[in-house]
Amino acid sequence: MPPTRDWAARTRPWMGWVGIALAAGVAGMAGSYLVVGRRPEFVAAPLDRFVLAASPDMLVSFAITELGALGHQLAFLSALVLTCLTLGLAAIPGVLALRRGWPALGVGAGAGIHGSVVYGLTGSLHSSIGAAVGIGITLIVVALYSRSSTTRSTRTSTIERRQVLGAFGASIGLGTIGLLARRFTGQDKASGIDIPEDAGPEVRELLTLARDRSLNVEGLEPLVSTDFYEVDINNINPDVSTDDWTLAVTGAVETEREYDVGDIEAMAFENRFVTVRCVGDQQNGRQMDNALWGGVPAAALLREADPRGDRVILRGEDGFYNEFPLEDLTSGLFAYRMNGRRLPRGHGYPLRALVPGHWGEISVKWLTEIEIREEDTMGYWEYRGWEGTGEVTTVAKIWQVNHLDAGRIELAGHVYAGTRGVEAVEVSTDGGQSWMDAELSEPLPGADVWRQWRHVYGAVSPHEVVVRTRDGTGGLQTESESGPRPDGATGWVSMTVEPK
Ligand SMILES: Nc1nc2c(c(=O)[nH]1)N[C@H]1C(S)=C(S)[C@@H](COP(=O)(O)O)O[C@H]1N2
Ligand SMILES: [Mo]
Repeated sequence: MPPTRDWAARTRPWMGWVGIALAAGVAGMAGSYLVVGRRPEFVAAPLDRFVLAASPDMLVSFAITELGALGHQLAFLSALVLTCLTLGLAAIPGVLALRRGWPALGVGAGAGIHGSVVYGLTGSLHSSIGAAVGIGITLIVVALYSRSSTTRSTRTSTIERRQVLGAFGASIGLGTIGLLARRFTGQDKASGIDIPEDAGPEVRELLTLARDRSLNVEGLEPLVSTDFYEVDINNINPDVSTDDWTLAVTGAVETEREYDVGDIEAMAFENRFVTVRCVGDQQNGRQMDNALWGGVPAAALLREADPRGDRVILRGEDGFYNEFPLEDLTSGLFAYRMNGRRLPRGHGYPLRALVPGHWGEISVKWLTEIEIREEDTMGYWEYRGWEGTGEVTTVAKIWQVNHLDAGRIELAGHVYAGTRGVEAVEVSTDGGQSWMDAELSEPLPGADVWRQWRHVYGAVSPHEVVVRTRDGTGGLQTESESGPRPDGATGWVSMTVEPK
């Protein structure tokens, strides 16, 4: 027999069955997604955690902080591929049974094994039923198409093209339905200055103040962020059920304590504006935002435990943790409200820390444990080459350049110096030779809140603009430029502006 024919007779059908197994894997994943969405119960979630845990620290650091959203997408994509392969393997017994011409057994085995594997990975019945139904539908399509095969005897060695296409059609169809269905049942958000209907008088008053004090600059984000950035180690955020959640205070304390949601809500409550900036933020980047947070002053909660050490570790549901001086936390807030709404899942529901004047990384989200310590140690990012537990650097951003009438140019942005506060923003429109004071927004109440600046001037030719800040202690923003790694970006933001 000529070799080419041999290939056609053996290899092609073999590839067809492998294709069906892979399509079944995709269908199982799609079924799980359709039922549970992008939650920890989704079958790709445990494999995503595996990818994160198995990746070298430096790669994780690079992906999250340099690539940002893209890094997350790449990591998530590899988790999805891994999931399809795993479920594709799990589909093999069912596919083999189909190949032998036993459709009922094939569909049953496929669904049963997928269901069990997904249950084993996620512990979620819903997710495993979704996966079982997904593969079930796919294998039924394959079986139906083979029924019309002419000769029984050839069934084990031939496969019809439409069986493979049918399997892919079914899995792609399920995936599409899942994506569309989930698109509209998405995430809760609490960004924005829109005052919720049921907001109490204080929230109403403070959000109105933030609106009134925001500079009237076309295209510039107001003093309460309309789209609060999100940075964390997760592709799939924890989805904490408040019934199961507790916050433990442990370690070097007089009395270890455990709080549930009811306990937290019964404690002292405070509304506070707090600005958060990521240590990975570029000097003119967008990982800096402000919101009105509501929650328990950290001092009130810590007092109950009576700490005997001067260091603290905060731990989150996602395994993230950070260690820093307890002193920094005492002026902090444990927040469960954001802009008059429930704290959104992406920002740490049910409870997150906010540590004034410090990089966002110690403001641990999905908080589950406060461990008081007598000795220092390292946190999640310190093991990955960052030193982001300290105080924020000072920055004035150029976030908006507007061309007004009569050749006038309007520059504007946000300025933040942590708890040092902002005394002045200075603008140069000649590359740093001469400086003028910019207009500043009226400060909002709070010890750790950004402000906005604005400067309008006339120009006829391209020129370089530079901004710098004098903080509340009189200190001038560091001129020498450095990137974010390891302890935050420095330098004066500048850009070339061309008049229209
Ligand atoms: N549990 C947990 N908390 C976390 C993180 C995380 O990955 N897991 N990321 C930290 C980092 S690096 C930053 S900058 C802030 C960002 O808060 P945001 O996502 O609400 O903007 O959350 C911090 N808290
Ligand atoms: Mo961060």
